[in-house]
Amino acid sequence: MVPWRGVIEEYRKFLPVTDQTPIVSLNEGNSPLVSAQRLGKKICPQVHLLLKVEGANPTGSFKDRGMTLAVSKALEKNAHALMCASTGNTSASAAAYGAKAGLAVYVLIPEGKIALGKLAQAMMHGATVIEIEGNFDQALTIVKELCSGGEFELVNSLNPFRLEGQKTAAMEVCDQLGGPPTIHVLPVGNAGNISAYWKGYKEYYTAGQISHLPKMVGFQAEGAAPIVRGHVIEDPQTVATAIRIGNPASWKLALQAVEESGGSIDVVTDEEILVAYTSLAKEEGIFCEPASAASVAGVNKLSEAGLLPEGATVVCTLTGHGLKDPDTAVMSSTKPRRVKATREEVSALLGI
Ligand code: AN7
Repeated sequence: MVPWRGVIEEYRKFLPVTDQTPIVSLNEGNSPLVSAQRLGKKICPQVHLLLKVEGANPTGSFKDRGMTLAVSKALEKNAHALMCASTGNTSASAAAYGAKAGLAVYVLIPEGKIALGKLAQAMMHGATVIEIEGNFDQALTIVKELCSGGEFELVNSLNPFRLEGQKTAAMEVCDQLGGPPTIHVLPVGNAGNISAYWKGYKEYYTAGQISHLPKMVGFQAEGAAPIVRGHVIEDPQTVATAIRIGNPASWKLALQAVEESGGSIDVVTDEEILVAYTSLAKEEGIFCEPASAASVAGVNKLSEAGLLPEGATVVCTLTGHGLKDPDTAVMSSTKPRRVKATREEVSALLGI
């Protein structure tokens, strides 16, 4: 068996690379597609629920699929420095791929609202990390201005190569499943990923690899739901810091994906997100970050509303690893019990 070579090599014919493109890869992709039998039985017994575990990527999120291509293309045109605004995962991925490529990386993050693991990653990979006294949307505005000079290569999803790389996840789902799902559900923040998946499914369809297209369904956090509300949210708030975004860059593309596919976009509350987050960990053995669980919280909501057709195949993308956000994990779980280091004390505690 040929070992996995990363998404550019595996899906090369669908991507804008040539023999001259220097490929910067950490062998991203090939993430598990796991059947969620226990949780599925509980929240949506009428369908087959599967989880695309993107936390299994090299830096722990789906961003690596787009970053491999964006950084390869940056190197191809002799860029010296990368820059992005980020709620955390983009900065972690940019920092890692930038390190691999030998490029300088500058990341702007919203003060106090990025999960600890993601901050640690950007710092460890040697990026210059700038905390701004503001939110993600403000950071992105500054980054766009700074990158317009051409000195820095923008690696946010406004960079078209990001979405090109990320579309490989849709193709992978089809390859793993032996066809497309009926419905594909994703959390929506800056709205790039849902747009990328739709592009991937459409291109696989056009290439004759699949015979029909899934419905694309997105979920935003209730306090950060500009697309659902139909207007920019000035001060977005949610426990799912990854999707704490009030003015998504790919707003129009996401709406297009939903409309063209006959899907939908709706909100889930922070409470619903945390219930799904905990259930995934306790019932499926999958530790994802809160934003990722918005997809499963959404499936629960669709099921309760009777909107999941009998016998459908539903894939949820779990976008990032739970270890990214240890604070929320510890806050959401039972604390360890502390006893003296004797057998008696442990036995007493256990009631045995
Ligand atoms: C775990 O890292 O925007 O709708 O700056 O980290 O494509 O933005 C992260 C987004 C979902 C939303 N789940 O995806 C960033 C950033 C996780 C994420 C999303 C993000 P998009």
